[in-house]
Amino acid sequence: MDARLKSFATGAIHHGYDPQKNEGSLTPPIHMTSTFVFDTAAQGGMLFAGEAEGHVYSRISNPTLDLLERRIAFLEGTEAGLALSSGIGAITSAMWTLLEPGDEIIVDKTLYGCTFAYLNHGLAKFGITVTHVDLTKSEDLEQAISKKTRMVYFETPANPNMRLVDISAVSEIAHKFEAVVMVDNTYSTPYLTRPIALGADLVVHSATKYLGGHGDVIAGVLAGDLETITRIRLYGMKDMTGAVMSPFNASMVLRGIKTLELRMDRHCQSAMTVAIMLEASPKVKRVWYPGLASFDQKNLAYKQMSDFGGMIAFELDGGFDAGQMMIDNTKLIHCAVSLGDTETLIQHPASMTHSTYTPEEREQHGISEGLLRLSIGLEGVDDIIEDLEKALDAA
Ligand code: 3LM
Repeated sequence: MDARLKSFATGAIHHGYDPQKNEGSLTPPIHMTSTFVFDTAAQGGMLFAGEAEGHVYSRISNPTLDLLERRIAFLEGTEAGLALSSGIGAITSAMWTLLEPGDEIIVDKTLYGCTFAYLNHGLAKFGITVTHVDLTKSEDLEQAISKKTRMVYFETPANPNMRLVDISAVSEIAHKFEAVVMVDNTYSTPYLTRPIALGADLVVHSATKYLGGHGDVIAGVLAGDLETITRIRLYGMKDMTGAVMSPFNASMVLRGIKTLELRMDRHCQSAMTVAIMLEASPKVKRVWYPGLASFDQKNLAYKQMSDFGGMIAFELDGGFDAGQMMIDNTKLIHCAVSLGDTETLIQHPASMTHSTYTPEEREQHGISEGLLRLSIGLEGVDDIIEDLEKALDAA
């Protein structure tokens, strides 16, 4: 590795880019092109046959995406990365590639709403068995897994209830059955958790969130070994979904990643302060934040996270009615889905991000009707706290 790139922040800013090879441009150029011109017909033929290296068409590869892909691979500690149109584009492209009819995928109980919908309303229709297992319990996975299991998939922390899954424990069990372990690292980011170093095979992000970081782009990325990433690029992405990222969006995500470390430090620090404040409020029934002493899985949080992130889940004593009043009384904090932005956002998972589950499914999957979700932004923490205190008073 280049000596300059020892630290996370340095790699996030410099990895894979040489201004001198780009007209001295400090910022990487945006290759806003759909197609690439061949020198000769013979060279075009060789590119199509995979006998020469180069770009052909931006549904397969593009130099701006290529830089983002190498940077993601660096940050996640993998051989290769892949940039896609959205987090869901990334998840679906990977699963269409790695699963066949007759296979089973074991997934955690709690998943982001549209991931749950894709699995249960999508993949399940095509002869793939989707089995939800409580992956916080190794013994449950050991009982459920079999030779039919091709993939084990989970989020940690899980959206929206902050459950953590032990990446190394799950990977060890899954690998005995040669199942691929795919982790959604959106909440944690590679700055706080590196799933590959803990034994996972494939990582996915909604880059819409912390990687982009400014609420202005929809994007997804994958990181894994070169062989798997190439298969997903040439099948799941190119042929099955066409879920390609625009070069402009790649440039936005590259810019976001440059400040990921700085932003995450602030998100974590402010979230910890807010979690403590919420826990102390007489209006609040329970708070879920991995940095709190009261967090059930705090030992696991210390084991696999270097800090505890910017997301908080909580419930008010007065349940959802009080929650709705609280949301409607915030002034600085916006009521919106998505997360990882500069702005603090609050939302109600049961009626918003997780409305793809039926009420019965939410109950089975540990998503309570009164749960509220906060994505702590980068405003002054005193302002965030003042806004929450006033809104709690009104609830
Ligand atoms: C949300 N989440 O508000 P995109 N994985 C995780 C996610 O949280 C998300 C995705 C994948 C939210 C989006 S809800 C209508 C808004 C853990 C997205 C999917 O395709 O880039 O949105 O990523 O929780």
